[in-house]
Amino acid sequence: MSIHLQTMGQQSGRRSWAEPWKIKMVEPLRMIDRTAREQALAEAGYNTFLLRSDDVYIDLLTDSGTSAMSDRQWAGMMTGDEAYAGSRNYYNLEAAIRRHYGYRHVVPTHQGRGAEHLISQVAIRRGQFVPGNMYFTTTRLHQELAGGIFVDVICDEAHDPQSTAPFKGNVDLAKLEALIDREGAENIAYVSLAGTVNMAGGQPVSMANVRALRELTARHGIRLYLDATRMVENAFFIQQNEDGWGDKPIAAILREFCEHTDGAWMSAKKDSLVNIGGWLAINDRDLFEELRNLVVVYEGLHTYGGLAGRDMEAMAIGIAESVADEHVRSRVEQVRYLGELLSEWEIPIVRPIGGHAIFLDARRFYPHLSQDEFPAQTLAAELYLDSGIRSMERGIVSAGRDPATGEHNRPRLELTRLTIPRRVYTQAHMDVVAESVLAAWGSRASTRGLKLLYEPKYLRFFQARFERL
Ligand code: P71
Repeated sequence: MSIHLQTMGQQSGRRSWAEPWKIKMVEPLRMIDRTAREQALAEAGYNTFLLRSDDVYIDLLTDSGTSAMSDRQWAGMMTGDEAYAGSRNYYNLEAAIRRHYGYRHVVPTHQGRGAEHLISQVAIRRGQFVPGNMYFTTTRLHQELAGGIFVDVICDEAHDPQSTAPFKGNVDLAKLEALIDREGAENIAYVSLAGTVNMAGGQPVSMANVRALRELTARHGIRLYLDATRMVENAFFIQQNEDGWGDKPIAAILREFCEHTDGAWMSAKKDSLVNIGGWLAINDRDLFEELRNLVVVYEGLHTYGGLAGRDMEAMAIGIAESVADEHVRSRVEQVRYLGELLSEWEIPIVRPIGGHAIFLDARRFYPHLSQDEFPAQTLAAELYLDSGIRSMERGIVSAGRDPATGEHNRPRLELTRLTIPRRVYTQAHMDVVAESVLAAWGSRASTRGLKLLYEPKYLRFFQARFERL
């Protein structure tokens, strides 16, 4: 018998895996026709953030708050204790964070940027430097609003979409040491470490790197804080690709990684499988007292931080589900499936394939467009026009302007992100997405760029408007 059609596993010479869940409830998708998409996109100023989700077919704008909750999480929602103070769900959340992340003191916040705001206000003195492994938009903004000066100390490979180094999220210790020598340890607020690194393409940090970073920062008396938003996915890459970790469960790797840091902030809308929520957790008692005081000014009492009791319960259960090996494997392997298809077709994407998204290299799609013609924004528009798939610009628009000069920041990476929500889409959806990217690739030579018409003051990518050149 000759075999022509092959399963996904057979194509890569192994047995197939499948998602470790089955579907109990479905939400119908809607697809509008090309003419309606053209109109919707023009009305949205060619910015995918300004589209109505009813006009979107497959929504890969973000993996933030877009995951499907489990039956156990929904059941937990019904046990919400909506007391103003001391809700039992807060204590369940605190226990889950202590158990899986290991930090002693917990402050809930409504989402990640609420936590970023608090830690930045408390831990940064005006004029201090905040070195980090590449910027994230909201993280850097809160650091700057607190008077900090962000300094990128990520390894050089991170800025090269074609480098296949396995841990492109690593901090370049020499860059950090040079900054400390030049500015003095007392002028460094803390080191801001993210695992995995979103803007670099979802690239992980190795255990060896966090250990070395711990040693270096401790020697200079500098604090090390972790953006733990996608740290579970980071732990998966350590398990798969770092020597000595292959037989350790993800939960153990996560705990050990966090042990090398002094505290963390979290957007639980990603790894933790909830639609809303975040937290700050820290070992230092005095700092905790300050944070716990500030949270009541901006978010809500320190036992709810802007969340309902039911949200905290869903988060506590989601944290436990998120560290299960079979869950993380199927999540990251789904992303890889899409990435391998595109790579096979020689479509330029950031390699290695990251944990939460495929990042298309818009510079290589549109070599005829200058960065001022917004290649990544253009590609996001083209994908939507082709198929109703929504993606997100991660290039010059996202990078914003230099606060000192007012000029565009010009990142080397000009990327369009196809972000995969957790437990939401199937392999068939991934096939449809891949074919749409192929169509945009096919028509790349005749694609025209965009002109910026309007940009707001903060985080301009959310609300900027463009027109076709
Ligand atoms: C993502 C988001 C959501 C987002 C934020 C800003 C612009 C576009 C989309 C949010 C993160 C994140 C990391 C590493 C902190 C936050 C803020 N990411 N750190 O990727 O990825 O958390 O959204 O809960 O406030 O689409 P928050």
